Amino acid sequence: MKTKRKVEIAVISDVHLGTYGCHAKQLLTYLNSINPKKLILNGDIVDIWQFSKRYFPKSHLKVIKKIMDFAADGVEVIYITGNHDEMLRKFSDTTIGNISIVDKLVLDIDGKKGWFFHGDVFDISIQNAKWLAKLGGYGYDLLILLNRMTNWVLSKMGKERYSLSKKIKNGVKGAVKFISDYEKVIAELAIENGYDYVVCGHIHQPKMEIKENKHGKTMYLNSGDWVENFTALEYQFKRWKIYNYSHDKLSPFFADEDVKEMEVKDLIAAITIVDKTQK
Ligand SMILES: [Mn+2]
Repeated sequence: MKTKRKVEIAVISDVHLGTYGCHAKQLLTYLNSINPKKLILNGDIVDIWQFSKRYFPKSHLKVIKKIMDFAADGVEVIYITGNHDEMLRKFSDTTIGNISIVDKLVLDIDGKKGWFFHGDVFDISIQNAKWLAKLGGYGYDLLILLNRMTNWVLSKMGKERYSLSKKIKNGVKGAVKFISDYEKVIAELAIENGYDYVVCGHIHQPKMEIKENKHGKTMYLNSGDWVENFTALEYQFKRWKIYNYSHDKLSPFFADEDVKEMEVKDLIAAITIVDKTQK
């Protein structure tokens, strides 16, 4: 049996299974290297928009199987819906065994409040979304509906669906401003609502940053994606970290500045990961 790294919470998003951009093999290697208590799938995991292409290789199926195996082994799997998998929103608040499907999630994490959502509800208009989101759960559901309607109208007009992440990826004019507005609005909402952590995805920009304004502060976290960045968020030893597959696969993750706080068995796990070969 291979030693796996223990993680209290692992968060991945924007995997886009079913598309050519998805790096399922790398993700599988990553998932095989961890032993999470909770696995949060923060949206756009299966890209249902693109299903017509009938592209679904074995490695993509293996990712799904791995997630099911996690659930069978007692890992709490929470699937938060995104825009590319919005069809699953029909099943929101459904729980099957250890897997639950939700639109958003609030967690108590060692006495701190964490707010999790994919983030596409801020697409239609970041500024308008801000006051709507203030309406709490109701506003959030309204935003999901508005986005769906916008995309429905666009498709009826023969236009492409609105995709903020695509705009950013293609470097459309103002992309940098999109990113900073997105991060700023989400952090402001989190501060206003008293969340210590706000965890999202959607824009494929991994980030961990303390955001502060006159009302308080929050930690903004974005899990990035498995299309370009190959990143995840991990909570362990009472802190968050961005796992970056490209850098961290070759070195014992956590084993640098964290060594002092680690238990011997965790340390061994961190070191043995170097020799781990893909299943
Ligand atoms: Mn998305």
